[in-house]
Amino acid sequence: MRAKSRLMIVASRAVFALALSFACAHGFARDAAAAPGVDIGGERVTPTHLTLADLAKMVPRADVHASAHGDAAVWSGVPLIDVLKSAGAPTGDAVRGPALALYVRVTAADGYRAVFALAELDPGIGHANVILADRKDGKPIDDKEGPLRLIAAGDGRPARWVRQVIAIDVLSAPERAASP
Ligand SMILES: Nc1nc2c(c(=O)[nH]1)N[C@H]1C(S)=C(S)[C@@H](COP(=O)(O)O)O[C@H]1N2
Ligand SMILES: [Mo]
Repeated sequence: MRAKSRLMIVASRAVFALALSFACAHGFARDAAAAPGVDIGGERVTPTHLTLADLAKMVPRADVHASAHGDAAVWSGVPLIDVLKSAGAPTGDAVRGPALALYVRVTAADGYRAVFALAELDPGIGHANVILADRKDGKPIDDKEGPLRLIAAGDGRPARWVRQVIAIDVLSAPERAASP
């Protein structure tokens, strides 16, 4: 009877240890896949997850002095066009023909979305000064705003300064439906 209950304890410990190691392995695997960063997807790009470390290594970087609601700051990050280029989006001379109907949808953790025309982001055509910022005043951006925030420096109001960016997709504007 005693031996049996000892056996039961050993067995249940083994089951517990096994379950724990499974949970850890699963948890670690999931953390690695979902390391904080941004998913790039949509059309004419290679779906890519850029981690914060990937972004920190990207060149060129750009600094923007801008203020939202009187809160002046120096934002630093990577121009959005270069983030897209790194995933294979058309830029420069390739922004012609059907690529002129491409738009970029930036999605936040709270579901907030803002769009830009790809052409408006390409410095050869437009002059939107948009960066995907990962630093504010030289420090990582806090979780309320970041870790990634879009800064559209040329905009009048900061409405497209998407906080907590989680995804950026290149999409093609649908063709106009035939008139009735
Ligand atoms: N994720 C997310 N980003 C957002 C918004 C939002 O609701 N959710 N509001 C936008 C609007 S309308 C404005 S004016 C600014 C406000 O920026 P602030 O909170 O830094 O003042 O954030 C923009 N970015
Ligand atoms: Mo706003």
